[in-house]
Amino acid sequence: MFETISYETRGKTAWITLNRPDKLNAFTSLMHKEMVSAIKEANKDSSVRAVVITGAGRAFCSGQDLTGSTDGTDYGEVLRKGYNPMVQALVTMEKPVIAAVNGVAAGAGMSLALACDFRIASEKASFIEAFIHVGLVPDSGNLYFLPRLIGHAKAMELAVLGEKITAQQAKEFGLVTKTVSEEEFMLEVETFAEKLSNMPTKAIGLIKRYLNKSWESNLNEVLKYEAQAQKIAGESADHQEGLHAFLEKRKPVFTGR
Ligand code: T3D
Repeated sequence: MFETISYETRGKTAWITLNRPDKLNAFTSLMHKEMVSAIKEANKDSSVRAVVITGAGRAFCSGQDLTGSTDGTDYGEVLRKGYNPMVQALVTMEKPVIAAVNGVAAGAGMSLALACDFRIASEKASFIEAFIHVGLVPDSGNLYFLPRLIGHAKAMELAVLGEKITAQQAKEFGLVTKTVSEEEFMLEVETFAEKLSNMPTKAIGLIKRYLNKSWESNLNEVLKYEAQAQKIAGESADHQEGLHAFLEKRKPVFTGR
């Protein structure tokens, strides 16, 4: 179905794997299109309640493919037509998305990881704001997500100096949810995805929607959003299930409805 990525569902989780390992999974325009299709597919499939994005081979993603000809390319158009729709599809998907960072995440590959809701990093993973080394600026939401995740000063340091940071450093900076040994990495990702996929998906989607909006909102607006979100969550089957399970002293079985 896809040339540059693979897409499969296992249980309630959709797995999207960037699949150009000989180029460390560098992005091409076809990969942008396929990513958007895969994300939309995961979004519309109601049996999917968590999404994992990872890379084939030893890398997560090395950013834009630098081996294609760049003569006369309008990079603004590449962003508007390729990267931006991918980031917007990820952020507006009301399901949790995990970046399973198996190896290096460089340039727009790092941006992709930042745009996900959780990052689990293998001890072998690393992160590089590689843009500066080719005279470019961070893109694909990088300048939005990075300072929000680690603060302005650290974001400036990483973006301008472009130094590689290890998975352990990324954990210390608050960039990743957890780091895991190479041997335990896939099992940990599967376990985490399964945990998320058994949670109240509607409530997770609402948390994601309104946390994103909170950055551009004042307190009164956030109070209004919380009331809107709570009305929707309060009418969900999962809320009823949570209440009944509490009263019956048993574990809830959430269905995502
Ligand atoms: O449209 C636009 O261009 C605007 C948008 C820009 C967004 C961006 O992402 S700009 C930033 C682009 N990415 C980079 O600058 C990163 C380039 N790659 C690297 O710096 C290094 O490869 C890594 C630090 C990621 C990994 O280093 P290492 O030593 O582990 O691997 P390597 O030997 O450098 O790479 C292995 C192979 O992958 C190699 O090919 P070969 O020699 O075995 O045939 C290398 O050329 C290839 N590769 C790595 N990155 C890319 C790539 N091929 C194409 N594009 C890449 N980005």
